[in-house]
Amino acid sequence: MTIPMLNKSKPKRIKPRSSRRVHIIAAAIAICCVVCQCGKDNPVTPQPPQPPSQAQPVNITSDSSHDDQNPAFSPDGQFILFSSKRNGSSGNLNLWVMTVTGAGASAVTNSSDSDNVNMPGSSWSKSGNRICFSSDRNGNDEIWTVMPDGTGFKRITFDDAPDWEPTFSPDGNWIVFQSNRDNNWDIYKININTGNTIRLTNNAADDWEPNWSPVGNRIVFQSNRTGNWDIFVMNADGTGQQNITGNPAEDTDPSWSPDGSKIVYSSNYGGLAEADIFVVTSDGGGTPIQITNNPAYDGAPSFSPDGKSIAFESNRSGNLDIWIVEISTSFSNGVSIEKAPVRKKTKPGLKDDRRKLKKKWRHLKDRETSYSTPTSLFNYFHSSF
Ligand SMILES: [Ca+2]
Ligand SMILES: [Ca+2]
Ligand SMILES: [Ca+2]
Ligand SMILES: [Ca+2]
Repeated sequence: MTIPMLNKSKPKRIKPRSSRRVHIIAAAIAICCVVCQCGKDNPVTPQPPQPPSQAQPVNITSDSSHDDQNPAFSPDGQFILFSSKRNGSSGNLNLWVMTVTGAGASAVTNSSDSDNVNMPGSSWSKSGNRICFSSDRNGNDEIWTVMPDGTGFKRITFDDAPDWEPTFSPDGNWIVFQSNRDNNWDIYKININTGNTIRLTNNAADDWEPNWSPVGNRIVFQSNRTGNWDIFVMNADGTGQQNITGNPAEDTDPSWSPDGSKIVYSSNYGGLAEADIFVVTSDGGGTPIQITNNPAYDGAPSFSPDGKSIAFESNRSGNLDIWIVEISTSFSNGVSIEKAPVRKKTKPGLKDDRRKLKKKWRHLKDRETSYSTPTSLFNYFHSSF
Protein backbone atom coordinates (compact mmCIF):
# COMPACT_ATOMS: atom_id res chain seq x y z
CA MET A 1 0.00 0.00 0.00
CA THR A 2 1.26 3.40 -0.94
CA ILE A 3 0.99 6.49 1.16
CA PRO A 4 -1.22 9.12 -0.58
CA MET A 5 0.70 12.24 -1.47
CA LEU A 6 -0.50 15.75 -0.77
CA ASN A 7 -1.72 17.57 -3.88
CA LYS A 8 1.08 20.02 -4.54
CA SER A 9 -0.56 21.52 -7.63
CA LYS A 10 -2.99 23.63 -5.67
CA PRO A 11 -1.86 27.18 -5.02
CA LYS A 12 -0.84 28.01 -1.49
CA ARG A 13 -3.13 30.20 0.48
CA ILE A 14 -3.10 31.41 4.00
CA LYS A 15 -5.69 29.81 6.23
CA PRO A 16 -6.87 30.87 9.64
CA ARG A 17 -4.79 29.19 12.43
CA SER A 18 -7.77 27.24 13.78
CA SER A 19 -8.50 25.88 10.33
CA ARG A 20 -4.82 24.95 9.81
CA ARG A 21 -4.82 23.13 13.13
CA VAL A 22 -7.89 21.08 12.11
CA HIS A 23 -6.21 20.11 8.86
CA ILE A 24 -2.94 19.23 10.59
CA ILE A 25 -4.80 17.00 13.04
CA ALA A 26 -6.72 15.39 10.20
CA ALA A 27 -3.52 14.77 8.27
CA ALA A 28 -1.89 13.23 11.35
CA ILE A 29 -4.88 10.93 11.83
CA ALA A 30 -4.75 9.95 8.17
CA ILE A 31 -1.03 9.15 8.36
CA CYS A 32 -1.58 7.13 11.51
CA CYS A 33 -4.33 5.16 9.78
CA VAL A 34 -2.08 4.54 6.80
CA VAL A 35 0.80 3.41 9.00
CA CYS A 36 -1.52 1.10 10.90
CA GLN A 37 -2.78 -0.36 7.62
CA CYS A 38 0.79 -0.85 6.41
CA GLY A 39 1.61 -2.55 9.71
CA LYS A 40 -0.61 -5.48 8.83
CA ASP A 41 1.75 -6.41 6.03
CA ASN A 42 4.94 -4.89 7.36
CA PRO A 43 7.18 -7.03 9.57
CA VAL A 44 8.77 -3.93 11.13
CA THR A 45 5.61 -3.03 13.07
CA PRO A 46 6.75 -1.59 16.39
CA GLN A 47 7.03 -4.37 18.97
CA PRO A 48 7.01 -4.25 22.75
CA PRO A 49 10.43 -4.88 24.31
CA GLN A 50 11.44 -8.50 23.90
CA PRO A 51 12.87 -10.55 26.75
CA PRO A 52 16.67 -10.56 26.48
CA SER A 53 18.49 -13.63 25.26
CA GLN A 54 18.74 -16.08 28.08
CA ALA A 55 22.23 -17.39 28.55
CA GLN A 56 22.55 -20.98 29.65
CA PRO A 57 25.39 -21.87 32.02
CA VAL A 58 27.99 -24.34 30.75
CA ASN A 59 29.44 -27.08 32.93
CA ILE A 60 33.23 -27.00 32.45
CA THR A 61 33.97 -29.89 34.84
CA SER A 62 31.45 -32.39 33.54
CA ASP A 63 34.32 -34.83 33.03
CA SER A 64 34.81 -35.03 36.78
CA SER A 65 32.59 -37.10 39.04
CA HIS A 66 34.27 -35.53 42.06
CA ASP A 67 33.36 -32.26 43.73
CA ASP A 68 34.79 -29.21 41.97
CA GLN A 69 34.11 -25.84 43.58
CA ASN A 70 35.21 -22.30 44.45
CA PRO A 71 36.18 -21.04 40.98
CA ALA A 72 38.46 -17.99 40.79
CA PHE A 73 39.73 -16.51 37.52
CA SER A 74 43.38 -15.92 36.77
CA PRO A 75 44.24 -12.23 36.32
CA ASP A 76 44.36 -12.66 32.51
CA GLY A 77 41.01 -14.47 32.47
CA GLN A 78 42.44 -17.52 30.70
CA PHE A 79 42.46 -19.96 33.61
CA ILE A 80 40.31 -20.95 36.54
CA LEU A 81 41.65 -21.80 39.95
CA PHE A 82 39.38 -24.14 41.87
CA SER A 83 39.34 -26.65 44.69
CA SER A 84 38.59 -30.28 44.01
CA LYS A 85 38.61 -33.75 45.48
CA ARG A 86 39.48 -35.28 42.10
CA ASN A 87 42.92 -36.53 43.08
CA GLY A 88 41.32 -38.71 45.70
CA SER A 89 43.35 -37.51 48.66
CA SER A 90 41.08 -39.00 51.32
CA GLY A 91 38.26 -36.71 50.36
CA ASN A 92 40.27 -33.57 51.07
CA LEU A 93 40.20 -30.61 48.78
CA ASN A 94 43.26 -29.60 46.81
CA LEU A 95 43.91 -26.63 44.55
CA TRP A 96 43.65 -27.14 40.80
CA VAL A 97 44.02 -24.97 37.71
CA MET A 98 42.35 -25.46 34.30
CA THR A 99 41.56 -23.35 31.26
CA VAL A 100 38.22 -21.53 31.16
CA THR A 101 36.90 -24.30 28.92
CA GLY A 102 37.77 -26.90 31.53
CA ALA A 103 40.70 -28.34 29.59
CA GLY A 104 44.12 -29.24 30.96
CA ALA A 105 43.21 -29.49 34.63
CA SER A 106 46.29 -29.92 36.77
CA ALA A 107 46.83 -30.02 40.51
CA VAL A 108 48.56 -27.08 42.18
CA THR A 109 48.62 -28.81 45.55
CA ASN A 110 48.56 -32.53 46.19
CA SER A 111 48.25 -32.86 49.91
CA SER A 112 46.43 -35.23 52.23
CA ASP A 113 45.61 -32.11 54.23
CA SER A 114 42.78 -29.82 53.32
CA ASP A 115 43.62 -26.90 51.00
CA ASN A 116 40.96 -24.38 50.17
CA VAL A 117 40.83 -21.32 48.03
CA ASN A 118 38.67 -18.51 49.30
CA MET A 119 35.33 -17.84 47.89
CA PRO A 120 36.02 -16.69 44.36
CA GLY A 121 37.29 -13.27 43.58
CA SER A 122 40.81 -12.07 44.12
CA SER A 123 42.45 -15.32 45.22
CA TRP A 124 44.94 -15.14 42.32
CA SER A 125 47.17 -12.08 42.48
CA LYS A 126 48.49 -10.47 39.34
CA SER A 127 51.31 -9.07 41.42
CA GLY A 128 53.86 -11.87 41.73
CA ASN A 129 51.46 -14.32 40.08
CA ARG A 130 50.65 -15.97 43.40
CA ILE A 131 47.62 -17.83 44.73
CA CYS A 132 46.44 -17.52 48.32
CA PHE A 133 44.67 -20.31 50.14
CA SER A 134 44.11 -21.74 53.59
CA SER A 135 45.46 -25.11 54.63
CA ASP A 136 45.77 -27.20 57.77
CA ARG A 137 49.02 -28.78 56.53
CA ASN A 138 50.78 -27.44 59.62
CA GLY A 139 48.20 -28.57 62.12
CA ASN A 140 45.75 -25.71 62.11
CA ASP A 141 44.31 -23.65 59.30
CA GLU A 142 46.75 -20.97 58.19
CA ILE A 143 46.96 -18.66 55.20
CA TRP A 144 49.51 -19.70 52.56
CA THR A 145 50.55 -18.50 49.13
CA VAL A 146 51.89 -20.60 46.26
CA MET A 147 52.83 -20.14 42.62
CA PRO A 148 50.25 -21.47 40.11
CA ASP A 149 52.71 -24.20 39.11
CA GLY A 150 52.69 -25.58 42.65
CA THR A 151 56.10 -24.23 43.72
CA GLY A 152 57.16 -21.61 46.22
CA PHE A 153 54.88 -22.32 49.19
CA LYS A 154 54.92 -19.47 51.70
CA ARG A 155 53.17 -19.51 55.06
CA ILE A 156 51.62 -16.13 55.88
CA THR A 157 49.79 -16.51 59.25
CA PHE A 158 51.11 -18.02 62.48
CA ASP A 159 48.20 -18.29 64.89
CA ASP A 160 46.67 -21.29 66.64
CA ALA A 161 43.16 -20.25 65.61
CA PRO A 162 41.63 -21.13 62.23
CA ASP A 163 42.48 -18.61 59.50
CA TRP A 164 40.29 -18.99 56.42
CA GLU A 165 39.09 -17.45 53.19
CA PRO A 166 41.99 -15.26 52.05
CA THR A 167 42.00 -12.84 49.11
CA PHE A 168 44.66 -10.42 47.87
CA SER A 169 44.63 -6.65 47.76
CA PRO A 170 45.17 -5.46 44.17
CA ASP A 171 48.79 -4.48 44.89
CA GLY A 172 49.49 -7.96 46.23
CA ASN A 173 50.89 -6.63 49.52
CA TRP A 174 47.95 -7.50 51.75
CA ILE A 175 45.68 -10.47 52.28
CA VAL A 176 42.28 -10.13 53.92
CA PHE A 177 40.91 -13.21 55.69
CA GLN A 178 38.57 -14.40 58.45
CA SER A 179 39.75 -15.70 61.83
CA ASN A 180 38.33 -16.43 65.26
CA ARG A 181 41.68 -15.73 66.96
CA ASP A 182 39.89 -13.33 69.30
CA ASN A 183 37.23 -15.96 70.03
CA ASN A 184 34.88 -14.41 67.53
CA TRP A 185 34.78 -14.65 63.75
CA ASP A 186 36.04 -11.34 62.41
CA ILE A 187 37.79 -9.95 59.35
CA TYR A 188 41.55 -9.30 59.47
CA LYS A 189 44.16 -8.16 56.99
CA ILE A 190 47.83 -9.05 57.04
CA ASN A 191 50.77 -7.48 55.22
CA ILE A 192 52.45 -10.46 53.55
CA ASN A 193 55.85 -8.74 53.66
CA THR A 194 55.89 -7.58 57.30
CA GLY A 195 53.26 -9.77 58.97
CA ASN A 196 51.56 -6.64 60.33
CA THR A 197 48.01 -7.79 61.12
CA ILE A 198 45.03 -5.46 61.55
CA ARG A 199 41.58 -6.43 62.80
CA LEU A 200 38.96 -4.84 60.55
CA THR A 201 35.68 -5.92 62.17
CA ASN A 202 34.81 -6.29 65.83
CA ASN A 203 31.25 -7.51 66.05
CA ALA A 204 29.76 -10.26 68.19
CA ALA A 205 28.23 -11.87 65.11
CA ASP A 206 30.08 -13.94 62.50
CA ASP A 207 31.94 -11.92 59.86
CA TRP A 208 33.03 -14.23 57.05
CA GLU A 209 34.38 -14.57 53.53
CA PRO A 210 36.02 -11.22 52.81
CA ASN A 211 36.92 -10.26 49.28
CA TRP A 212 39.11 -7.31 48.36
CA SER A 213 37.81 -5.02 45.65
CA PRO A 214 39.84 -5.08 42.40
CA VAL A 215 39.75 -1.29 42.66
CA GLY A 216 41.43 -1.62 46.06
CA ASN A 217 39.55 0.79 48.27
CA ARG A 218 36.90 -1.51 49.70
CA ILE A 219 36.32 -5.00 51.09
CA VAL A 220 33.10 -7.02 50.89
CA PHE A 221 32.15 -9.70 53.41
CA GLN A 222 29.14 -11.53 54.78
CA SER A 223 27.83 -11.14 58.31
CA ASN A 224 24.90 -12.55 60.27
CA ARG A 225 24.78 -9.55 62.60
CA THR A 226 21.24 -8.79 61.40
CA GLY A 227 19.99 -12.27 62.32
CA ASN A 228 20.46 -13.65 58.82
CA TRP A 229 23.36 -13.55 56.37
CA ASP A 230 23.73 -10.20 54.64
CA ILE A 231 26.40 -8.73 52.39
CA PHE A 232 28.42 -5.88 53.86
CA VAL A 233 30.90 -3.52 52.22
CA MET A 234 33.51 -1.53 54.15
CA ASN A 235 36.55 0.61 53.47
CA ALA A 236 39.86 -1.24 53.41
CA ASP A 237 40.63 0.12 56.89
CA GLY A 238 37.42 -1.35 58.35
CA THR A 239 35.48 1.90 58.54
CA GLY A 240 32.15 2.61 56.89
CA GLN A 241 30.60 -0.87 57.22
CA GLN A 242 27.39 -0.89 55.19
CA ASN A 243 24.76 -3.60 54.74
CA ILE A 244 24.01 -3.70 51.00
CA THR A 245 21.43 -6.53 50.99
CA GLY A 246 19.38 -5.92 54.11
CA ASN A 247 16.73 -8.57 53.49
CA PRO A 248 15.71 -11.77 55.31
CA ALA A 249 17.27 -14.04 52.66
CA GLU A 250 20.56 -15.83 53.30
CA ASP A 251 23.01 -13.74 51.27
CA THR A 252 26.50 -15.28 51.09
CA ASP A 253 29.70 -15.71 49.06
CA PRO A 254 30.22 -12.13 47.81
CA SER A 255 32.84 -10.98 45.33
CA TRP A 256 33.32 -7.95 43.08
CA SER A 257 32.81 -7.01 39.46
CA PRO A 258 36.09 -5.86 37.88
CA ASP A 259 35.10 -2.18 38.06
CA GLY A 260 33.92 -2.45 41.65
CA SER A 261 30.39 -1.32 40.84
CA LYS A 262 28.64 -4.62 41.51
CA ILE A 263 28.70 -7.53 43.92
CA VAL A 264 27.89 -11.07 42.78
CA TYR A 265 26.75 -13.46 45.49
CA SER A 266 24.68 -16.51 46.35
CA SER A 267 21.22 -16.15 47.86
CA ASN A 268 17.87 -17.82 48.42
CA TYR A 269 16.23 -14.44 47.78
CA GLY A 270 12.52 -14.74 47.23
CA GLY A 271 12.23 -17.90 49.32
CA LEU A 272 14.21 -20.21 47.06
CA ALA A 273 14.72 -23.72 48.43
CA GLU A 274 18.32 -23.63 47.18
CA ALA A 275 20.42 -20.60 46.43
CA ASP A 276 20.85 -19.00 42.99
CA ILE A 277 23.37 -16.39 41.84
CA PHE A 278 22.44 -12.72 42.20
CA VAL A 279 24.06 -9.34 41.53
CA VAL A 280 23.55 -6.06 43.38
CA THR A 281 25.17 -2.66 43.07
CA SER A 282 28.03 -2.34 45.56
CA ASP A 283 26.54 0.85 47.00
CA GLY A 284 23.43 -1.08 48.00
CA GLY A 285 21.13 1.06 45.94
CA GLY A 286 19.47 -1.54 43.74
CA THR A 287 17.14 -4.51 43.68
CA PRO A 288 18.95 -7.87 43.40
CA ILE A 289 19.27 -9.10 39.83
CA GLN A 290 18.80 -12.86 39.52
CA ILE A 291 21.45 -14.41 37.26
CA THR A 292 20.91 -18.17 37.58
CA ASN A 293 17.59 -19.92 37.90
CA ASN A 294 17.82 -23.56 38.83
CA PRO A 295 16.36 -25.68 41.64
CA ALA A 296 19.81 -26.97 42.54
CA TYR A 297 22.29 -25.12 44.73
CA ASP A 298 24.38 -22.39 43.00
CA GLY A 299 27.09 -20.61 44.98
CA ALA A 300 30.62 -19.25 45.16
CA PRO A 301 30.32 -16.93 42.14
CA SER A 302 33.15 -14.92 40.59
CA PHE A 303 33.22 -12.35 37.78
CA SER A 304 35.67 -12.87 34.93
CA PRO A 305 38.27 -10.06 34.68
CA ASP A 306 36.50 -8.68 31.57
CA GLY A 307 33.17 -8.71 33.41
CA LYS A 308 31.48 -10.71 30.64
CA SER A 309 30.88 -13.96 32.49
CA ILE A 310 30.42 -15.39 35.95
CA ALA A 311 31.85 -18.71 37.15
CA PHE A 312 30.11 -20.48 40.02
CA GLU A 313 29.75 -23.85 41.70
CA SER A 314 26.56 -25.87 41.43
CA ASN A 315 25.33 -29.36 42.19
CA ARG A 316 22.80 -29.27 39.36
CA SER A 317 24.67 -32.09 37.61
CA GLY A 318 24.44 -34.36 40.66
CA ASN A 319 27.85 -33.46 42.02
CA LEU A 320 29.51 -30.11 42.58
CA ASP A 321 30.86 -28.76 39.30
CA ILE A 322 32.16 -25.46 37.98
CA TRP A 323 29.75 -23.68 35.65
CA ILE A 324 30.20 -20.50 33.62
CA VAL A 325 27.37 -18.26 32.43
CA GLU A 326 27.86 -15.52 29.85
CA ILE A 327 26.43 -12.21 30.98
CA SER A 328 27.92 -10.02 28.27
CA THR A 329 24.51 -8.67 27.32
CA SER A 330 23.08 -8.68 30.79
CA PHE A 331 23.83 -5.21 31.98
CA SER A 332 23.90 -3.37 28.67
CA ASN A 333 20.62 -4.52 27.11
CA GLY A 334 18.62 -5.20 30.21
CA VAL A 335 19.55 -8.51 31.70
CA SER A 336 20.19 -12.05 30.64
CA ILE A 337 19.14 -14.57 33.19
CA GLU A 338 19.07 -18.28 32.92
CA LYS A 339 15.86 -19.66 31.49
CA ALA A 340 13.83 -21.02 34.35
CA PRO A 341 13.16 -24.75 34.49
CA VAL A 342 10.29 -26.15 36.49
CA ARG A 343 11.41 -25.88 40.08
CA LYS A 344 11.19 -28.78 42.41
CA LYS A 345 12.64 -29.44 45.81
CA THR A 346 16.03 -31.08 45.54
CA LYS A 347 18.10 -33.13 47.88
CA PRO A 348 20.66 -31.18 49.82
CA GLY A 349 23.73 -30.77 47.71
CA LEU A 350 27.17 -32.15 48.25
CA LYS A 351 29.17 -29.46 49.87
CA ASP A 352 32.50 -29.25 51.59
CA ASP A 353 32.68 -29.30 55.33
CA ARG A 354 32.62 -25.56 55.57
CA ARG A 355 29.41 -25.38 53.61
CA LYS A 356 27.87 -28.07 55.77
CA LEU A 357 28.84 -26.00 58.77
CA LYS A 358 27.29 -22.94 57.21
CA LYS A 359 24.12 -24.87 56.40
CA LYS A 360 23.96 -26.27 59.89
CA TRP A 361 24.39 -22.81 61.29
CA ARG A 362 21.59 -21.53 59.14
CA HIS A 363 19.18 -24.12 60.48
CA LEU A 364 20.03 -23.11 64.01
CA LYS A 365 18.96 -19.59 63.34
CA ASP A 366 15.41 -18.38 63.53
CA ARG A 367 14.37 -18.19 59.93
CA GLU A 368 12.31 -15.29 58.82
CA THR A 369 9.59 -16.26 56.43
CA SER A 370 8.65 -13.01 54.75
CA TYR A 371 10.53 -12.60 51.52
CA SER A 372 10.18 -9.80 49.09
CA THR A 373 9.20 -10.55 45.53
CA PRO A 374 12.12 -11.29 43.20
CA THR A 375 12.89 -8.74 40.58
CA SER A 376 10.56 -9.15 37.61
CA LEU A 377 11.53 -8.95 33.97
CA PHE A 378 9.87 -5.56 33.95
CA ASN A 379 12.31 -4.41 36.57
CA TYR A 380 15.16 -5.93 34.58
CA PHE A 381 14.26 -3.75 31.64
CA HIS A 382 14.02 -0.72 33.83
CA SER A 383 17.04 -1.55 35.92
CA SER A 384 19.79 0.98 36.28
CA PHE A 385 22.30 -1.70 35.31
CA1 LIG B 1 32.57 -32.64 39.35
CA1 LIG C 1 45.84 -20.43 62.19
CA1 LIG D 1 32.54 -11.04 64.50
CA1 LIG E 1 19.96 -11.31 54.14
